[in-house]
Amino acid sequence: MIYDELKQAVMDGDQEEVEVLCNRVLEEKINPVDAVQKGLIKGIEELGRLWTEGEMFLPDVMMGADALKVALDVLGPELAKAEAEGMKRETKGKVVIGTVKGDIHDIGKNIVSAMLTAAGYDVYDLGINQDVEDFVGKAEEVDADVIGLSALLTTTMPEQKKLVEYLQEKGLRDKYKVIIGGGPTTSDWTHEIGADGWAETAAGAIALCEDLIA
Ligand code: B12
Repeated sequence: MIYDELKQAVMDGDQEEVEVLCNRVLEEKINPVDAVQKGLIKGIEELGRLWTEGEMFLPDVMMGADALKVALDVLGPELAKAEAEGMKRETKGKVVIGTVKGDIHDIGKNIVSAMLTAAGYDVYDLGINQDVEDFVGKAEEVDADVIGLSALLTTTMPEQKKLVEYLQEKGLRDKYKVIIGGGPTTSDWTHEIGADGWAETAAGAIALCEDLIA
């Protein structure tokens, strides 16, 4: 099964194999969203589990993450098309997204960015390790509708709260919808910090934007 092969290739950190398999996904017209969700993400999650249990080391996880990036490079354009099918292509709104300060995890954020772009949003992806001022500065510059913050560490989640507070201080809170995500975040945390929405998956992030902008 190609999904298992994709999972294994990520776990092996085998970039060449990942590239070969992703090209096969394209040739055989396998749904790229399934390839990501049923194969590639499973691989990085399993690596994370083994790492937590002390059976793998951080470099193994880093190699898996690099392999997953190769996969997203190959599948990116098709991922965009797949998500866009059945969806209208006009611009639905502007989203400024990034990973919060102190945090360098970006795999999930990149998937969310790619799928939002595909779904018809103008996405301004700031990258990793971004200050709240950078998010708000960009949002002001491009007149964004939504600000999306990804945090994968319990120690960086407070940056999401900081952004909501920063908007309040500047009198800009009502101007933007703030959405948050990333491994340790929850719906409860979203309410606690006064953000507008949370999603556990990239597909959920799209649904969230549709709801909030509508
Ligand atoms: C890959 C990985 C890494 C890679 C990151 C590579 C990269 N470029 O991203 C590397 C090896 C570099 C790394 C480093 C570290 N990591 Co790390 N990492 C992981 C791992 C294994 C997987 C994360 C991942 O990519 N998941 C797959 C993606 C697709 O899922 P996701 O990010 O959650 O995103 C989905 C949703 O959350 C949502 N989403 C994401 N963002 C957003 C944003 C919005 C707006 C919305 C709506 C939705 C949304 O949609 C996404 C798609 O479905 C996790 C364990 C795990 N199972 O999660 C640990 C984990 C997150 N890491 C951890 C730690 C501790 C670290 C380090 C501090 C380790 C160290 N001692 O150096 C450093 C952090 C350095 C730093 N300052 O950031 C811990 C965090 C513990 C905690 N709760 O605080 C975890 C949980 C591992 C563990 N069990 O201990 N890591």
